[in-house]
Amino acid sequence: MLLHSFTSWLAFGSLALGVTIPRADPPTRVLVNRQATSASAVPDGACTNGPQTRRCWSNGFSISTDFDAKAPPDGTTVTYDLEISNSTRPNPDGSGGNRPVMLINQQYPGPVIRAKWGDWIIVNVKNNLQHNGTGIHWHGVRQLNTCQHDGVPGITECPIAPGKTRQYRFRATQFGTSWYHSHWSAQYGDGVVGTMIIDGPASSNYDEDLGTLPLTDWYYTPALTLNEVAQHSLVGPPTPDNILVNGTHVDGKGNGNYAVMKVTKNKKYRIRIINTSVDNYFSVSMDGHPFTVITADFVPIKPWTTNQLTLAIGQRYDVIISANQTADNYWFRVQPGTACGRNAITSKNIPMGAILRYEGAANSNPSSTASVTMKTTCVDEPTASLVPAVPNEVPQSVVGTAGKMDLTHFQDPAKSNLFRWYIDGSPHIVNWNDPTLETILSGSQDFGPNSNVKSMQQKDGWYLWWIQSSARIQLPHPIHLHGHDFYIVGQGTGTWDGSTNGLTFNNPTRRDTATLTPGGYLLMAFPADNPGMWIMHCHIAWHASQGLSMQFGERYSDLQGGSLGDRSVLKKGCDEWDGYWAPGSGNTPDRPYNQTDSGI
Ligand SMILES: *[C@@H]1O[C@H](CO)[C@@H](O)[C@H](O)[C@H]1NC(C)=O
Ligand SMILES: *[C@@H]1O[C@H](CO)[C@@H](O)[C@H](O)[C@H]1NC(C)=O
Ligand SMILES: *[C@@H]1O[C@H](CO)[C@@H](O)[C@H](O)[C@H]1NC(C)=O
Ligand SMILES: *[C@@H]1O[C@H](CO)[C@@H](O)[C@H](O)[C@H]1NC(C)=O
Ligand SMILES: *[C@@H]1O[C@H](CO)[C@@H](O)[C@H](O)[C@H]1NC(C)=O
Ligand SMILES: *[C@@H]1O[C@H](CO)[C@@H](O)[C@H](O)[C@H]1NC(C)=O
Ligand SMILES: [Cu+2]
Repeated sequence: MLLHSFTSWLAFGSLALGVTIPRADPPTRVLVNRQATSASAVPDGACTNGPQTRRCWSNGFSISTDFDAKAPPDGTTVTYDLEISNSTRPNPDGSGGNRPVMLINQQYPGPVIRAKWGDWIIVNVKNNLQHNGTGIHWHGVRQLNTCQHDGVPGITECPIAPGKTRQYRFRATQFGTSWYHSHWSAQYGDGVVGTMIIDGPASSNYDEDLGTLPLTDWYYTPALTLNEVAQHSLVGPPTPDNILVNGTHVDGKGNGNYAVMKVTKNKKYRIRIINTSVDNYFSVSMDGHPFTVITADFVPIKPWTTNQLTLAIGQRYDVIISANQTADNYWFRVQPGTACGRNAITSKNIPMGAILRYEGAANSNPSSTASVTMKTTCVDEPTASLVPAVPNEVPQSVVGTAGKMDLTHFQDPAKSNLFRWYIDGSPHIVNWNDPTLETILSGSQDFGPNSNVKSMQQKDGWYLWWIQSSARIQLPHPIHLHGHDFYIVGQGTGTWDGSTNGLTFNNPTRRDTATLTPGGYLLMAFPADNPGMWIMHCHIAWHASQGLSMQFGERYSDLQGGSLGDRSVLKKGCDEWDGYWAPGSGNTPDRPYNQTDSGI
C-alpha cells in the first residue's frame, strides 16, 4: 500500500512535478452489459476479503462478479506522477559497463502503480527526454469509454512532446496484475516500463502478497539502436545479453544479484508473474513449490496446479505457492524460450532466475534441484487449463461472419533490406501527428495509407476475427489486443478450415494476449461494447516496429456522438506535439530524427 496515494508517493522520494495535482472529479460511466450468459454470477453476498475469504470483496462484489458487466461503485482516486528521463546507468546485472537508458522516476522498473477495483487512476506523465516523444499504455486495462487514455501514439493520442506533461485518467473496472510501458517505438526496451496491481478478490486463498515479478530480456545495447538493426537484419533479431527478474540478475560470470523473495514457513504467498520482454518467451518453475495459478492476464480462472508455466510477452499469471518445505533457499527458475529466440545467458551455465528464501535460511544461493525439466518452447498454456472463473458464452453464429486477416512479410532489397510484416498486404505505420481517434472525432473516416483499420460498428454485436499466418518465416507471435479481453475460440497450426470442429464457444479462455502459433491461426471473438480505436499488435517489440499491427475502429457514431466525454487532453497533446514535430517542416534543431519504424 506504500504507493497508494499522491502523498505517500512523494514520501517515496520520487521526483515530484511542480504542478498542483487536481483531485479527481471523474465522470460517471455506465458499464455495458455483455450479451453473453453469466450463469453463476451470483455474488458471494456481503462477506469481506481476507486471507481465508479471498473470493469475497465487498457489498455484493466478489470473484463471481462479471467485471465486464459491473465494477464496484467509483472508489477512491489514486494519483501518480511519472517522469521519463534520459540517463546513463550500469547494467542491472552486475556485468558493469554503462549504457544509456530511459527511466521512469530514475528507477528500473518504474514504480508499481497500485489501486483497488473500482478506483479511478490518474497518472501525470512528464516527458523529460530531449529528443524523443513518448506515451504510456496501461497494458490490459479495458479503458471502457476512455479510449483517449490508452496511450498509443498515432492511434489514441499524439506523442507527448519533449518537456510536456500529459494526464491519463481511467477506471480500474478489472482487477489483478499488469504492467505499463511506453508505446512509442521500441522505447520500453530502454527502461520505460513498470508494473500495476489492482487489488480485488481472488479465486483461491493466500496469506500474503509478494507483489509483482516482472521478467524480461536485457540488452547491453539500447533498444532504439537495436530496433534499427532489427529492421534491416538478414539474420533475425539481435540476441539479448541476459534476463532480468524484478529488475536484477547475475551476469555470465556470476557477478550481480539475484532477486530474493522472502517467505515464512507455513504461509501461502501470491506472486504476480509478468513477461515484460522485448523478444523472449520464458518458462518458469520453483523448486519444490508447485504453482496454483489463479489468473491469466486480468481474467480470474479456476485454480489449477502446475510445476511449470510458459509466458509470452505481455502475458501474466498470478500464482500461489505454499511455503511448506524445509526452511531453506530454493531456485525460482526462468528459462528463455530458445525454440523461438536466443539469449546469450543460456550458454553460461549459471542458474537463471531468482531465489525463494525462507526465514532463518542462510544468506546464500540455493542448492535445490529442479522439480521439472524446463521447457524451451514458445507456446501458450493449454486453454483447457485456463478456465475463466466467471463463465461466458460466445454465440456460435459468429463463425459464419469471421473476418480474416492474413499475415505475411516482405524484405525490400531496394530499401537496405527493410523488413516489414504485412496484415492483408500492408504494414501498419502510424502517423504521430494524426492519431486515428482524432480523425474519427473530427468527423472523417479517411485514415490515410498503412492504417490497417477493421471496422466494428454494430453496438454490442459479436465479432470473430481470424488471423491466419501465411508467412514464410514461421514464428510464434504474442498477439495483444487493446480495449478488450478477447475469447480464444480457436488456436492451432495450419489453416483454419472454416468449420466449428475443435472450436470452443462455451466459456473459452479469455485474456488480452495469446500466441499465434507458427504458420497457424488464432480465432478471437469479442463484442463491440467499447467505442474506440483499439490497436492489436504482436508484442515482440521488433515485430510491432516492423508493422505487425492493425486497429479496430469500434462504433464511430458513438465516438462522434460524445461517448468519450472530455477531449481536451487529446487536443492539448496534439497541439503540443504539432508544435514540436511540425508536419512538412522537415528537420528542425529540436527534431534531429525521423520516424523510421511503425511508430508504435
Ligand atoms: C539522451 O542523451 C544523449 C546524450 O546527452 C543524447 O545524445 C540523446 O539525444 C538523448 N536522447 C533523448 C531521447 O533525449
Ligand atoms: C529517440 O532517441 C534515440 C536515443 O537518443 C534516438 O536514437 C532515436 O533516433 C530517437 N528517435 C526519434 C524518432 O526521435
Ligand atoms: C519486486 O521488487 C519490488 C520493488 O522492490 C517489490 O516491492 C516486490 O515485492 C518484488 N517482487 C517480489 C515477487 O518479490
Ligand atoms: C516472454 O515472452 C517472450 C515472447 O513472447 C518469450 O520469448 C519469453 O520466453 C517469455 N518469457 C517468460 C519468462 O515467459
Ligand atoms: C505443499 O503444498 C503443495 C501445494 O502448493 C501441495 O501440493 C503439497 O502436497 C504440500 N506438501 C506438503 C509436504 O504439505
Ligand atoms: C528527415 O526527413 C526529411 C524529409 O525526408 C529529410 O529532409 C531530413 O534530412 C531527414 N532528417 C534526418 C535526421 O534524417
Ligand atoms: Cu511477432
